[in-house]
Amino acid sequence: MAIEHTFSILKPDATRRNLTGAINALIEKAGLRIVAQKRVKMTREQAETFYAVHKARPFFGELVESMIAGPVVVQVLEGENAIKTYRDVLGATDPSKAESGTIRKEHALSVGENSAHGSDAVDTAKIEIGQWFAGNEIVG
Ligand code: 3AN
Repeated sequence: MAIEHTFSILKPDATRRNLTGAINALIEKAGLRIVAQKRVKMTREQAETFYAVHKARPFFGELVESMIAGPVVVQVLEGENAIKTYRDVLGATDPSKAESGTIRKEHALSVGENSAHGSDAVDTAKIEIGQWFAGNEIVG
């Protein structure tokens, strides 16, 4: 199986409730390695660029506001099949539909404030990682 990198964001609803360590524990328990991590405050422009694919959706404004409401932790995760593995650890977008033991079932507040983001494909992972990390900041 291929060793992949995926991009993760621990969202403001998670940092506000001091859940960085609790979520990182679930990530590591799933066999993923946190090979880059930093805590930053996204600007509105960065949040709009990051979620540009959702620009036409009715929840876009709310989504951008929620991403700039407080600090986020951006991460690169490494592991076998890391993209799918992390999507599985995240659980469904709507926490009421997520399986128990997943980040969103255990910690998310709502479909909007759902605690964490994970890339959905190899090409988006590459783009998202490149938006937040230089190559020399990723240490596997
Ligand atoms: P995922 O993060 O599970 O890949 P996407 O890509 O469909 O889900 O949505 C991106 C983000 O937009 C979600 N993480 C969530 O914060 C927000 N979002 C998605 N659907 C809704 C919705 N119906 N109402 C409010 N926010 C939403």
